[in-house]
Amino acid sequence: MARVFSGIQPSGTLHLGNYLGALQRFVQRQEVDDAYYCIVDLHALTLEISPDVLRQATLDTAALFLAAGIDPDRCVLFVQSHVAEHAQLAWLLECTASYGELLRMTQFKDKGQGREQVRSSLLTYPVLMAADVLLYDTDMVPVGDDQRQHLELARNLAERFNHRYGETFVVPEADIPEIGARIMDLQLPTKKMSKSTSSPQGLIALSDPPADIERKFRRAVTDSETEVRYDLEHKPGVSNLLEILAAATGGDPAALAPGFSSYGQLKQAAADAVIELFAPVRARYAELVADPGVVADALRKGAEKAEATAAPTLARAQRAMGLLSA
Ligand code: AQP
Repeated sequence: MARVFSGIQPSGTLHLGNYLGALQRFVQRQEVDDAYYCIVDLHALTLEISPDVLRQATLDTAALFLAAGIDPDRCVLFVQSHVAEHAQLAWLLECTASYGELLRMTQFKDKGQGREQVRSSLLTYPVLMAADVLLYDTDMVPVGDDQRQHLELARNLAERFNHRYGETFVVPEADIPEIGARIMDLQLPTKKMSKSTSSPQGLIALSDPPADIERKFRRAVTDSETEVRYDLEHKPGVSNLLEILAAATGGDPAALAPGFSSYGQLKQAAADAVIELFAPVRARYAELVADPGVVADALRKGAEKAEATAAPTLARAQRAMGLLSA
């Protein structure tokens, strides 16, 4: 049984990319693996977010995890800031990472671009992410394609630490799906769908009503040709629709293409597939919102279990670096 860890930031509404690239597989892996899933609220503080919005988004994200099928009896579900070891290990790893390697992170460049004030935590949060993963002796990290570089950093930091201070951390592997790892914005198909940067019409939220989903797909940007073909370079909009359909139904995007004679037909098929995929999630989410005690209870128990695993790992790292125990 592999130890699995992954997280999602409560930095906005969970969307189709988060679902197909990550959450869907979290649910699959909890059945066969020893899985830890975390709502990484400390990461959401790296960009401006009001306290009220963060509080609500954390609860909504937890409810959506449960609604999507995350079962707190089959895995450990918790909020990052409830387990203090994450921030503590992050400091030790910051003393292992270099400024230069953090500057090379493309997410830092993308998210910092054009902002007058960039929080220093935007530069260092990939180290916090490394701490999140390493605390749980993680073998496998299911993530979308945009997290590939951060995962590589976590691996480098684990190896460097082990080399400097002796065997302390398990070196984790990224588990990136072949299909659905990079869902693009429906209005800007060369940009990834993203909680914090997508246009409202380009993002399909997990909680969107079916009529909104249908409208957004109908207005999705394609191109001036008419041929339905999977060609990421020349037809990013059409290829994105094929990828969404494939990830939602378990098919292959290139093999699906010849089945469509118009863009309209493809848009309708993608909308129908997503509406069907999200229908049970929406229904369960509405029940959970009406009964917030279920979410709070799951998070409290999850934090206790997570802490029991995280504390010995942190102690091991502290000892290895020469810190005295209290
Ligand atoms: N467009 C995407 N397609 C496939 N997978 C995606 N993920 C994110 N966007 C897509 C995956 O979802 C997980 C959660 O990521 P996160 O919340 O930690 O932050 P992120 O990767 O930066 O996701 P967002 O939605 O773009 O959030 P913001 O805008 O706040 O940064 C990860 O596994 C990610 O790969």
